[in-house]
Amino acid sequence: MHPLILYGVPFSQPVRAVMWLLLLKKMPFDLVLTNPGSKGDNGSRHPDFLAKNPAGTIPCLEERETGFTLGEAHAIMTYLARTHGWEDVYPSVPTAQARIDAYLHYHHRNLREASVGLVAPAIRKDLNIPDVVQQGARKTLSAALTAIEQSSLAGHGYLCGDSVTLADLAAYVEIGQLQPQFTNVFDFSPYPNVQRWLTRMQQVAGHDAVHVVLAELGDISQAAPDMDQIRAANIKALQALKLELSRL
Ligand SMILES: N[C@@H](CCC(=O)N[C@@H](CS)C(=O)NCC(=O)O)C(=O)O
Repeated sequence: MHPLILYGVPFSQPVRAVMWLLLLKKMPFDLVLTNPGSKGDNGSRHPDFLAKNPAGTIPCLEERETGFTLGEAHAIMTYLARTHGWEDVYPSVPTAQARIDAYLHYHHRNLREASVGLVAPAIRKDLNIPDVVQQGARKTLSAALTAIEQSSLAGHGYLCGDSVTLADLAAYVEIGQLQPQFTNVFDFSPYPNVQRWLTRMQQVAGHDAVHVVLAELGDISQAAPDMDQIRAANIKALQALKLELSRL
């Protein structure tokens, strides 16, 4: 069997979610480095890439055997789980699956705001994300964290019950990146259930390998990393990924 191709970079949260799933399920893949937003060769806005994913975003999956390509992290994850029968992370029982789908839809305009409000402005000063946008994103994120603190995580260990599902992987790549050991741009003290869930998620196989890029960059709360630091972090992340894939 030929390994799947995944287009992206380790620094992208949705790419990390797909990589984490593949490592957790011990499914080999080749990561083809693709620069988000770039029109150059190996860029996500290059015509060759747009032919694979017209949205022009990473991640994008490609099956070597069939030529099938697919964008959108959550579509990729549910497709892989369905086609490989990964019932543990995406049960086929309609009600259980629907709960996970509901989170995956909710995610985009809620938990995903972590990137817009907290991480992107600290790393990409060049984007000049306006204060009003950042404040709006912070507010949305806080409301979403309060909701999961008081509902899903109040009675269960994970977002959709008592074991890890696709919902947890998708949520953690956004929320987890804010922790003190990574970017350190958010205070989790008002959210004890979320904090316990974050600790549990760190035990899930593949966590460390996909988070090397953030561990390397470290605390960005005071100063933005420069291009050399980002490049070095990506190189370390790729080495760690290669090692992990060689052990599958
Ligand atoms: N909803 C998409 C979001 C993907 C996304 O925003 N990817 C970013 C990198 S984290 C990207 O490719 N940005 C480049 C662009 O928009 O041109 C998914 O979950 O896959």
